Amino acid sequence: MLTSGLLRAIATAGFLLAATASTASAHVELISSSPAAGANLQSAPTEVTITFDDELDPDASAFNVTAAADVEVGAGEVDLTVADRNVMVGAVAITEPGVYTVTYAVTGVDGHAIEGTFSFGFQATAQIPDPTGGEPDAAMTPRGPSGSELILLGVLSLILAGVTAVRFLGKRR
Ligand SMILES: [Cu+2]
Repeated sequence: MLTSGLLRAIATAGFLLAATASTASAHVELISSSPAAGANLQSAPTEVTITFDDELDPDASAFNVTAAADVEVGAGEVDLTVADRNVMVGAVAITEPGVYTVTYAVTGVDGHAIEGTFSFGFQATAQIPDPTGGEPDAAMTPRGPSGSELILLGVLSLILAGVTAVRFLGKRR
């Protein structure tokens, strides 16, 4: 027979999952960068800095910078000298005019990962692509619970319903 402690644990897990799903839009978010997304610089930058709105997991956050044809010109990671750990920094070696793309993948302290790209130019003549992913005005719209979260929630609900029914029938016997 399932104990009421287990029942309570299942109910709590279901509640927490539902709460998590409804606050899912609070992921860490890119708020600014240097060079800024879309900027076309006259002098070549030597460093790329990306600032997020919350603390990053240094072991699960990084970026790289590529020129056209995917040639890497630099990479960066969380700047551990910044107390809030919300900044990533890395050196870049840029000499050729062109469009450069920063590709980042980060995990916030809430354990959620986001990734995205933004581009800047150094005396670029080609069009600079729009940012994707974590940019404030781009894809960071609040999302509903994911498919796997819904399935887990459904399974928990079924277990809870089953346990409740068993206990109810048990009492009647
Ligand atoms: Cu999150």
